[in-house]
Amino acid sequence: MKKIKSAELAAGYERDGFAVIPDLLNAEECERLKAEARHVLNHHAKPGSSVHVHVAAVNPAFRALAEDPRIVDMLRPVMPHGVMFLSDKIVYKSPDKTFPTPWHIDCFYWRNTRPKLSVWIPLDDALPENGTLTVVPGSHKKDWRMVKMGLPSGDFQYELAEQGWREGDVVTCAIKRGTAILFSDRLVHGSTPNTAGKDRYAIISTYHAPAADEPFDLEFPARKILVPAA
Ligand SMILES: O=C(O)CCC(=O)C(=O)O
Repeated sequence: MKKIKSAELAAGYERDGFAVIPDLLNAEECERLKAEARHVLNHHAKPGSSVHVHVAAVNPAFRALAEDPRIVDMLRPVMPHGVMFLSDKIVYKSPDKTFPTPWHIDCFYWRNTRPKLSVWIPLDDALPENGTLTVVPGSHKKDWRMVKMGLPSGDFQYELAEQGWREGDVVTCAIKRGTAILFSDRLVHGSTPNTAGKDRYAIISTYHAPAADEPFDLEFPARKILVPAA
């Protein structure tokens, strides 16, 4: 993993609402986790679904990833009040699941809870043609409205009501597998469609500051304090 200075990471995250950490996992680790992801989808997910939550709760390899010191060390500079793992999910796009993830903000899905951030790690190289993450830098500083959309698969049910940015503002993250993108739950993000005819696996793990459980937290059995509040 390439070392990024803590202050640089924290400043970039504060300014843009996201930060890219190259080479967090190596190719072999990605390959192993992809096999584990396939196993979780086969044995725990609703047949045919492309999004599956509570991965660490059923799979030791993803449990270890959620707590991996490389991830925790990267979170420390942006989470000065401590680090608590909440939950994770696999997002899988395949040659027949080509849909772009709609523009959205994650905090819409956990309204009236404490701020969170997520770490998105593709287990395949993530490119514009196979459904990579798209982000709007600085969008975490504005308020956005979401409206119901309803993909046929039911995987994503809401999208942003309006797109208040210019085309050129969007960053399409073309990254190697194992690179991590850490992003605020207020950041506008989505994905490109997967038109490459290949699989694209990603794992997204969500963290917040340690605190007494909020009612929302009780839905997530794998939650765990990793760095206690100072
Ligand atoms: O992997 C993707 O397509 C993005 C998923 C995403 O943004 C989310 O689940 O919040």
